[in-house]
Order: sequence, then C-alpha cells, then structure tokens
Amino acid sequence: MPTTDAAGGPASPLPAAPKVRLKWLVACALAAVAVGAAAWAQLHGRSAPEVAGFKIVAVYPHDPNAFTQGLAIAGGQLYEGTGLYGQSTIRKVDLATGRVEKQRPINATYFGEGIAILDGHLYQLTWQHGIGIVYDLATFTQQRTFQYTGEGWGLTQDGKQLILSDGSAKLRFLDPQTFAVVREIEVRDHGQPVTKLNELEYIDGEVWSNVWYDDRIARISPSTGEVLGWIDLAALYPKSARSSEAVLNGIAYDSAAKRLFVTGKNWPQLYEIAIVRR
Ligand SMILES: [Ca+2]
Repeated sequence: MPTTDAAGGPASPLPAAPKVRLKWLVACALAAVAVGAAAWAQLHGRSAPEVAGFKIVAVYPHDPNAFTQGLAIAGGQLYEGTGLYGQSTIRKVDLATGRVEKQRPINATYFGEGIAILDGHLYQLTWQHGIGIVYDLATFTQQRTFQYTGEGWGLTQDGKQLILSDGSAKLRFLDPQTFAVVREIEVRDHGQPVTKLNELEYIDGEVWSNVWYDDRIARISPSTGEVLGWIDLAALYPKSARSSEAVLNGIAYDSAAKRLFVTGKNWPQLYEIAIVRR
C-alpha cells in the first residue's frame, strides 16, 4: 500500500503528476485558442471593410437614353460621357433639369467610356480601342489623342494624375501630359481582388469605384489599393425596376460644395445622396 505524509495524503508525487500535466495542457490549449482568435480577427475581422448605407438628398431628371459611362463635375458644372457604338458622346448637362446643354458625338467606330476633367481638359476613354481623346473643356474641341494598353473603363483624376480602370482589379495612374503609367495598384477587399472596377471618382483622398453589375460602390485607398469600405446602393433604384444592362454607373463629386451625385446607364434620374454609416 502507498505510504502517506504527515497530512495523511499520498507521499508519492506520482499521483499529482496527471493534474499538473492537465493544467499545462489546458493552459497551452487556451493560449493556442487565444493566438488563433487574434490571428483570425486580424485576417478576417478587424480589417473587414464596413458597409455604409445612404439617404437621398435630392432627385434630378437624367436622360434615359444616356448610356452613362462617365460622370464628373468641374466648377459646379456637370459633365457626362456616354457609350455604345454610334451613340457615344461627351455632354455638358444642366443638373437641375437634366437638359443636355452641349454635346459632341465621337467617331461611330468608338465606344465611349470614362471621363475625367483636369486643368481645363476633358479626357475620354474608349472601350477596346486603346485610344483616349482630350478635349478643351470649354469648347469640346478635340485637342489630341493618346494610347493605352488593354481596355478603357473608368477614369478620374487626383489633381495630378489620371486614374484609369480597365475591368480588372487594377487601377493605373497616368501622367496627364505623357500618358505614361506612373504606377498601378491592385484593389483588394480583405485580400481578395475586386474585379470589374468601372466608373471612378476621386473623393477626399479616396478613389470611389462602381463595380460592373454590382449595386455597391467601393471606397479604395489610392496608396495601397485596399478597399476601405463599401456603400450599398441596392435600394436606390432596384434591379427589379430596370433592365439588366441599366447598371449603377456614374459618380460625380462637387468637392467645393461637398455634394455627391450618382446615376446609372439609362436611368431616368440622377440622385444626390449622403452616405449613412450603419
Ligand atoms: Ca466620375
């Protein structure tokens, strides 16, 4: 039989050993769970971009024949670029009435895409032609053309460079004089590439992008490509009320008045909206 100590308990340390080992194992397991949870939170939780909602500030008429590919504001004036073969234009639009005050068609062999306005010039992309067109903003006189590789989808500017999307997850920053690619970023949401980046707008240090066939706008860091957040506009003009090609596409920001406008291809209305955090 086993010996006992003065307190009457077992003298041998052996019976206590399993308890010590159990405590150690439990401690190790808890530590592993804690480390794992922290890593999971870092990968999947903390960095997950928030999804914001919106409220409608005002509603304006929009030409339902405009296959909107680009929307921009300069000096408080609204400009639009439209697509489709034989129907592509650049337009100066009266915001309040939606009336097209001035427009210029482009060569019917080109399919117009995004537009951007910088230093008195209006830049327009074409879809699969690798040709960009530069106009004088005041007169819409064509000044020059430029070339880029791949497709042209959306266009905006950060005050120094043009920013171009091409349907992939990539954004290219172009010199507005030489059109050389200064740098490029890949847009990722939580590590996953976000493709089909479409119409763009540079807003208070971020690039905002429509995503083709998605009713959400991505807020993108122009330095890292990381998606900082999403804006869910699914309830703005529900898909059930429009044709499949009539997608949300068109963001314009009046930085002086801090007013944000959105519309879509062949939408009868253009909306001024405010972002609402959920
Ligand atoms: Ca835009």
